[in-house]
Amino acid sequence: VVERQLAAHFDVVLNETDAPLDARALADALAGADALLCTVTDRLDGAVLRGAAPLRARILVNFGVGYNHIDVGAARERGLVVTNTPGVLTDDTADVALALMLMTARRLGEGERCVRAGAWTGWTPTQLLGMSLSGKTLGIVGFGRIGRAMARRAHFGLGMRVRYLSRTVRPDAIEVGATPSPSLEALLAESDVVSIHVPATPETRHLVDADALAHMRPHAILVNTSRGDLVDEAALVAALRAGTIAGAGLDVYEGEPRIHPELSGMENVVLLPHLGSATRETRRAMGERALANLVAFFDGREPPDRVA
Ligand code: 8YV
Repeated sequence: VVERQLAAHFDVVLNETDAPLDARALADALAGADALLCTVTDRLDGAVLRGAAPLRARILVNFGVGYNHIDVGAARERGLVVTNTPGVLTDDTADVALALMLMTARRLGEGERCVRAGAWTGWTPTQLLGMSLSGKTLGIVGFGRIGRAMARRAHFGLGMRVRYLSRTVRPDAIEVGATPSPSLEALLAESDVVSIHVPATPETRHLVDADALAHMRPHAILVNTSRGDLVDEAALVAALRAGTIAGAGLDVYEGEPRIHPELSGMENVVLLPHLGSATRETRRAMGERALANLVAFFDGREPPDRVA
């Protein structure tokens, strides 16, 4: 639907392969098109953006809210406007964070694998015992749209106590049942589940590293639906192996789509293929939002979701 709407406004050249564009193809696109509609797999880093000369493109329209794959500084230097698609994928992404928390705490993936493998020999009172979530503490790192949506679900849906960490005071937090924690260390130490909802920037890279993981409780679970870079994956594997934490639910990875080989072998880890926003409704809303930014820009209006 969105492709048809795009084609009504622009001459569209589609990457019809499943493979992301490489640096060379991205440079060619920047040199040959007025705008680039890109996704998380298009690595528009400094080398690509500064290396592409001359530049025909004037705007990078990111299909997604996170834009850590775009070097915004380099884009700005080249006079490129950058936009994203905030707001439209909040609920779906929070749903997946909630699902990962439930799957990991209640060992649902393990249970499903057991049934499918024909290994279920019948009910026993101690089979696949997990952690009850009701009454437990969820620590939310980052309290933007998705973090708040996760808080609401956990508090009102599951009866969890919610604590959050944010750079800014959030007077509205109490409406979603959340109270602030003074520091990352304090949040990690008091939480039974920690869910990450901050954008990936050079400053937040490896926010959850070996030190941070050491503050978590041995029965605690880490959930990440934000970006893989936020977690030091090698340190996470070591913490899971050592029993520093009990499990992890992940939708994003440091070297996507490569998965740390040890993670794939761990029963207490739930692994999803970056599908936080993957619903028909949201993909369409993301496309419409991207289109709105393109149309506004080429009409000479301010794009609604300009980030640079
Ligand atoms: C997308 C996402 O699947 O919006 C984001 O930041 O990670 C996902 O919703 C992806 O970014 C598509 O480009």
